[in-house]
Amino acid sequence: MTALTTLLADLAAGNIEVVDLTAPLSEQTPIIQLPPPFANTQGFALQEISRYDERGPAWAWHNISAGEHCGTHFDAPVHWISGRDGLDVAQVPATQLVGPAVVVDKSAECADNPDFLLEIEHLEAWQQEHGPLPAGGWLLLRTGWDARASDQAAFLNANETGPHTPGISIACARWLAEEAPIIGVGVETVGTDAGTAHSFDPPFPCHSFLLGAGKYGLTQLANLGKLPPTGIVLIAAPLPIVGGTGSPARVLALVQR
Ligand code: 23J
Ligand code: MN
Repeated sequence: MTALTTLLADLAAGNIEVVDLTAPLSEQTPIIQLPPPFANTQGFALQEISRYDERGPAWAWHNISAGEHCGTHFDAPVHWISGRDGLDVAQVPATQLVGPAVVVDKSAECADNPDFLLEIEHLEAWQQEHGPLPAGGWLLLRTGWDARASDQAAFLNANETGPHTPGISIACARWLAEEAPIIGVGVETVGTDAGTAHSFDPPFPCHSFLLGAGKYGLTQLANLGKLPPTGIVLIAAPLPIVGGTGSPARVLALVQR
């Protein structure tokens, strides 16, 4: 048997499970809200073309409209000024869209502190227990935030001081970009940066350092709680939007059961 026939047999037998990490895409899908004077993204919307009616008697179809950075989505390097000479989403090599992933679970910490920031020390402790971060793969940060994804207000968790959602510290973002062997970071929140990251130096360090290093982001992931810490094959499938800075993506995980 080849590796692929073994894989197919294990999928059919349920020895390997496919976990869908993608949030459903609808007009209710939460979107990021930047403060004035910044422009904001459109949400996702469907527009009916026909529905088995005089406009198309045997068929139903829609036009879709959406921002690139809407729902579960992929951030390409050109999304940020630090990565402006880097790849757009259509240029990301397909081989990089299938790779290993690990889950760092900070959901307990985030339940107590919505402004929780992942630090280098947390990753050093995680690596002591689970081994090195995956070369050419993804660090997925579990925060428990996916439980809020059906409610835009709870998901953005904003008050008079702005949004309060967990993320990654400045030092840790720099380390992940410059030292770690990963190709990207995936999160459950509306963006890879913390809610308070607008006031960090640099602002939005996860975007700034990772995309500046030619690495990628994945946001609004669901079902990270169904994954083991290691031993995950991640498939991230953004649309190849030519010149696009990102794209809604289907993100799947293969795990051994
Ligand atoms: C634009 C400006 C700031 C942020 C973002 C977009 C995102 O989170 C995104 O979706 O890339 S923080
Ligand atoms: Mn984005």
